[in-house]
Amino acid sequence: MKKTSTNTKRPAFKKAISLCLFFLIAMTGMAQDLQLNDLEYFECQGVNVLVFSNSFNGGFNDEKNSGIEIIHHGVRTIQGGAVRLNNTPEQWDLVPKMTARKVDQDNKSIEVSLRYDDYDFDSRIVVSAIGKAVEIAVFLDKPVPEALAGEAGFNLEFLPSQYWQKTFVMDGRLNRFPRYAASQTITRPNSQKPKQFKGFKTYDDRGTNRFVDPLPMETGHEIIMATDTPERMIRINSTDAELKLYDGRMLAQNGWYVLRSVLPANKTGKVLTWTVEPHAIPNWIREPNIGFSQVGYIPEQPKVAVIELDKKDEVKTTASLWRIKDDGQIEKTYEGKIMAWGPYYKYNYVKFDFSSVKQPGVYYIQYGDTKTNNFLIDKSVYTKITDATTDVWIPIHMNHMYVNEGYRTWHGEPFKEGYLQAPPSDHFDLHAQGPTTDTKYKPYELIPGLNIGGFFDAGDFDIETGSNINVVQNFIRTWELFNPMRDETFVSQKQRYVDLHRPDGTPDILQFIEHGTLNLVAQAEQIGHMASTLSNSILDNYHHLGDAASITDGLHYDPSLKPYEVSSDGKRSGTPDDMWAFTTRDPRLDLRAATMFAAASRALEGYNDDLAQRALTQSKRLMKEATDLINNNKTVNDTQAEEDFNWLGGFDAGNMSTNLQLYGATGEKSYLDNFEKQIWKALDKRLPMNIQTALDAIPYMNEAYKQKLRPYIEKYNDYIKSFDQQNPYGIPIGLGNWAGVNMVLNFGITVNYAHLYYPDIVKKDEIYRVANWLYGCHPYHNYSFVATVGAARPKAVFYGNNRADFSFIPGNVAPGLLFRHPDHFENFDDWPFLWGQNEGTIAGNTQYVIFGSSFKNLVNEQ
Ligand SMILES: [Ca+2]
Ligand SMILES: [Ca+2]
Ligand SMILES: [Ca+2]
Repeated sequence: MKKTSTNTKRPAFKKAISLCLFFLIAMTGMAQDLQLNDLEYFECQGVNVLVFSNSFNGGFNDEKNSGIEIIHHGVRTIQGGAVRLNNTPEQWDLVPKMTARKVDQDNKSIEVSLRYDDYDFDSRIVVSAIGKAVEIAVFLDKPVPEALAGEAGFNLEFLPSQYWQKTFVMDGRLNRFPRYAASQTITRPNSQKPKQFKGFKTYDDRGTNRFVDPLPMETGHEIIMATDTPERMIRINSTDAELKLYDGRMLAQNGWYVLRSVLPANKTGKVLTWTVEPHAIPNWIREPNIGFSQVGYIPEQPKVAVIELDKKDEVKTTASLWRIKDDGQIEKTYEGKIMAWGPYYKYNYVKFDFSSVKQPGVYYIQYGDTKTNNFLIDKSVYTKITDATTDVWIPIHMNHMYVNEGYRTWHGEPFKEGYLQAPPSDHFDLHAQGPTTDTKYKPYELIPGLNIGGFFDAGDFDIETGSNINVVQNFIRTWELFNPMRDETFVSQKQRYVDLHRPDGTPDILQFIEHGTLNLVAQAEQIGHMASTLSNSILDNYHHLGDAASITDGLHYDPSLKPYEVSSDGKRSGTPDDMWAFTTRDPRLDLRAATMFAAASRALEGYNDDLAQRALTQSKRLMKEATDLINNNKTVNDTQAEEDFNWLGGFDAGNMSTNLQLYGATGEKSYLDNFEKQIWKALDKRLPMNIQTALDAIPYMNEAYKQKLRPYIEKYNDYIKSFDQQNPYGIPIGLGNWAGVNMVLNFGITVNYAHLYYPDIVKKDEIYRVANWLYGCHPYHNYSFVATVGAARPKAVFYGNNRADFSFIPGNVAPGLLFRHPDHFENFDDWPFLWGQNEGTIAGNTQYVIFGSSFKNLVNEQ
């Protein structure tokens, strides 16, 4: 704290100075004190303290996005403030349910009531603004339940990547946050472990019957963190409780640093008080974020940077474009007016249009003192945008294959022991099974033939059937419309071997279609219908990071052996790690599979005729059976519920797509009639969701159909333009718990197709909306969301299966900006572990292949 000296020699001056100082202190004091704003969080310039604006939602349990959160100079560095039952909670440790939230504007305080049903344990937290700090107090009406005494505490979690290597002081003792977890642990009997989510277990105790519990790195009553970094500095003290600092990464790579105080046993009333004072840099203004395309621009396209500004930042009148010449000299090429767009959530937005600059070259944008990195204007900038995805990301995600790249093995052949019939059960990745399994197999019986083909879902290693259906369809659409002959991948189904950057004479995309179809046909043939997923049976191998081939032991599970015991012939083990097939029948999923099989039979004809025939057989059978099942099980209520579900559920109503694809595969007119019966009603009811299906039909339809579709395309063009009013970026921005890249890509693909077939209605300028967003023109930062070749500054970390290395798999597409209520968009690029903003999925990344292929195709059209 800086002390103010006063001048004792000249009283008149002293009085004047004192008066000035008084006003200064009063003014800065006002500016610095935390206020409770209309959005119901505590705010001063540089500091936002949120109290359960985002509650634990139960879906994937502790997503590290909830509780008391602090956004510190624009970065959400602190979250998880709540009564918790563990020193360093993992994702599947119990989270409290928020049962009430009261905001008291008069007393500048927010109170939340929390409950653990599993332990009949209620608590209340009251957060009050006091000057520059908040007081956090925990109240109990009944003492901590006996089973939780010494375990329940108040926790607050700190983002490791923003605190590591920074200094901290605990009760005057100096220390530094470690870059990597290497503190100390003890083990304790499992009987002392608080329950985990739905009784699952996050750990394999190797038969010891003990769990690992981290020890604190420091304890005391006052901690000041990041004394060396004003943006992150925070002081926390408690006079009535001991503060303990832990490293959550000791148990799980996605853990945070945790500060906690154990709640006292046998006490009620106000049982614990912390004072938390995040440092606010005086007069701090967030640096402008200049959004632009990191891949660059072609000369003739519109070029508009969107600049995100602190609401307190004064708007400049102009921005400029500078060119880096071939001799390394720079010159100002263009200076243009800044145009206001206005406020959107937390920030203010302006635009800088430099479309008039068409000369190829290397450029950067300057706005005030902020300069961007350089980017290209050139007709070739988009030519490589899908290469990393098709050549690297997709083959790495081929399941049941050994995948090699140069000197590196990405993974060995996974799941050699195959898949067991899942019993009726609950599941940690949201795949409930039951009440019936709908198969001839007994629970835990091996279902033969499923360990073939298919693609890993995302950052995990399961085969999500719905996603894999999308994958095959995405590849087929790309293949049929753009016919990419690119061959950079060696695929041998016989050797179960994939080698990157080794052409083998077959277009890769055909090999990807084949690989996806092999698994899906096997499901239909072996099970009789589609499994919802082929996934992990135990939680402690679901969160696996590393070589996919080491998730299971490759040996058939034999319950007559002891855990970890291997049979004398080396083929069976007593470790229950085999994957499961979740088989409860869903006729809607079967219908989607039927659609995909019809298309696959067409695409594979002439390349793998046997597989093409098997796919067609399954398509016809599944369509008939699934349609009958849906019709036979209908009650009046079901019909309405199903209609609602179809309109809202992300795929088209009825079976019109299936009919369309079957018509494409067989040429039988009855399928076409069925399609036409449904499409117009679907378009009238929900245009944005069904317009893509209508566009997909154009190659099969006559001119009259295309004319009839025209007014719908005109309406859709209005829909495209409506986004210019909704946000400064002109695209649909998702506000859900998973950032909206699928929705954005869908939008981009549909805009591209609408322009392709109706260029007089949907103008070419519209196709750049989604590319701009993906490649850097978006809130929070301006990095490309695609880990791709071609971008000057792609994102550096993603939630892939190598996330523990703070790395990425080339070609991955991040979901993008995660919205945190009430007004914060976020995409961490130094912390990969939040899947809602950083996890690429197989369905999303193959959607990107269609988007990129159609986009390149349109950009290059004359
Ligand atoms: Ca999954
Ligand atoms: Ca190939
Ligand atoms: Ca096994």
